[in-house]
Amino acid sequence: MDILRKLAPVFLFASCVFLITNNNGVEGSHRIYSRLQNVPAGEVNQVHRTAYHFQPPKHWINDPNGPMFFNGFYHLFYQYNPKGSVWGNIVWAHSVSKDLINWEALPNAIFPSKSFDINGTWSGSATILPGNRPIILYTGLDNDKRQIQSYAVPVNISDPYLREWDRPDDNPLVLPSSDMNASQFRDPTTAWWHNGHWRMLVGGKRKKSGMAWLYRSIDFKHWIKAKHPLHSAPLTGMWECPDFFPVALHGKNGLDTSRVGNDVKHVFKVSLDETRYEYYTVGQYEPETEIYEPDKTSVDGREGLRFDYGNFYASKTFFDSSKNRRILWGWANESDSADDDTAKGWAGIQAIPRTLWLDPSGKQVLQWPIEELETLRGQKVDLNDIKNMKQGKLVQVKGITAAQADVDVTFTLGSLDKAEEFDPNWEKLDAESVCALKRSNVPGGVGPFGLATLASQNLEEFTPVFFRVFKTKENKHKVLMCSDAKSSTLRPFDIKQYRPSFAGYVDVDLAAEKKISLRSLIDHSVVESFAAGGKTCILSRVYPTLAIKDDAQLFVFNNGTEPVTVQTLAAWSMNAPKQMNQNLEF
Ligand code: DQQ
Repeated sequence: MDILRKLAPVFLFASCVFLITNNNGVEGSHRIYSRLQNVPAGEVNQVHRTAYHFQPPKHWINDPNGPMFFNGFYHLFYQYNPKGSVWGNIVWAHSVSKDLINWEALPNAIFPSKSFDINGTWSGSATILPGNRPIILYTGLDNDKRQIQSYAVPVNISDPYLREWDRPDDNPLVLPSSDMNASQFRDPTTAWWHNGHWRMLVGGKRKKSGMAWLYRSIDFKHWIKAKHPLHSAPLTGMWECPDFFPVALHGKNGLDTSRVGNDVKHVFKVSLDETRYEYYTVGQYEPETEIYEPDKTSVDGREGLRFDYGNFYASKTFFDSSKNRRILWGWANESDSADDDTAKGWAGIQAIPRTLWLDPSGKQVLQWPIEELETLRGQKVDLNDIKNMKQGKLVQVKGITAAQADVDVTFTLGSLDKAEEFDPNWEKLDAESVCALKRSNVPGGVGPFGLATLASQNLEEFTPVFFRVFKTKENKHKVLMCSDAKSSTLRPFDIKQYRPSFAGYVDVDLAAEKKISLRSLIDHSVVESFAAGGKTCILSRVYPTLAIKDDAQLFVFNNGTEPVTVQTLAAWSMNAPKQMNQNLEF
């Protein structure tokens, strides 16, 4: 039955309301709600809590901070409000893990208490100094609320958990210079070493340009600003949480942050405060001249590449020396309102950590959930070789816990002849706007086909993750990937809940490959999806009312006239980790 088409009028109405009432995603940011900052969680509402994503038991979290692997433990620090579930009272909470899956909470590592951070302990990064000595650089807000960069070191280096951190009195290390805006100078990166000097970046803004200020030091204590920033771009606004790291030209192995040479490229990422999305470029870094030049295939700013085309911000990578890989952490904020968050007693999750490496094309990175996640896979269902799914066909994936699942599907396509024309006017739109026009209920030629996740049995609610193939006037194919939150909930459409039709293009040659894969990690209020082996990733936060717990369903669908075949589909129920910060009492 063509349920998708039947529901078209409902969704059309809903999308019109959405277009009129919503903005570009600024709702996804952390705002200051002083009236709610200290409202402690009463009863924590569990309906939409995630089972296997990183979360503390209650209250607000945002940016991942200072991730590192040190002496057998992974450390994750994160921005945390110990007193409530909106942004405020921020400290560096601290958790450790042996496997990136089970987490033990430790006392808060950094919290406002010194003159140089009395008004805030904001984001930063860890560096492992020679002699295996970890050090953290972070942004403190001083008595004048200036953003200044300070350091913290473990009190007892032989404590395997590195429980206590000291912020010595010779802080701060770096002050904003007189020509800088002191309220836009933050989030120091992991430092890298070359030719007798450490280097690190601090995010900032000058006039309307985003800046990655570059600092150099011989001893990690005395830092001098370089003559020119490592990178900047006009009209991009404040650059938060910059990240800068090398990637190998060939293979999946990660590299130490100080690695340079002819066999590497560099990736430069910023979190744009103005859009609350992240953008990266791939380019060449010349350490002698301190010049970073993005490749011609990479552009700065809003038109640029994104690690994730959904709800993913303030991300940070680290080099995991135990498995020679680079791992990316990112924060996924809620899409509901501050009042919802106060009522449910918690807000924010960390995305599943992702291994990240350079695509063989050299033009973009690839990302894939860390292999350890697979240890949580339980009951498995295979649905292979579902041939020639016609338009309107919907197949249910039964036998797994669809609200808490990992699903990996590969679609094969016959011909692309029926691909719809890509309207040249859409060149001016971003992918999200095209997806908002061409949602899963809009029949197509080649696609839309994909997964209907977190679906109620009769599809009153569902979050479709799908592909649609277009033909351009140059006779090329463009593959759009969407993760559409508009139909995700029956909650009334009000302006306080952000329900975007998140989307990105997937750089694949479907005419040659004739197949495309999709993996979705589904976890109650999050759907985190990876297309074509990690070329395009989208994380959506959604709040179903019917498709919850055991009532949630999973379907695979095609709504295009060209039949598609499900070559393989493997779906697993996911177990919760044994330990997820339950011991957090600090
Ligand atoms: N969050 C931190 C800042 C950073 C922002 C404050 C990014 O350091 O710029 O909680 O989400």
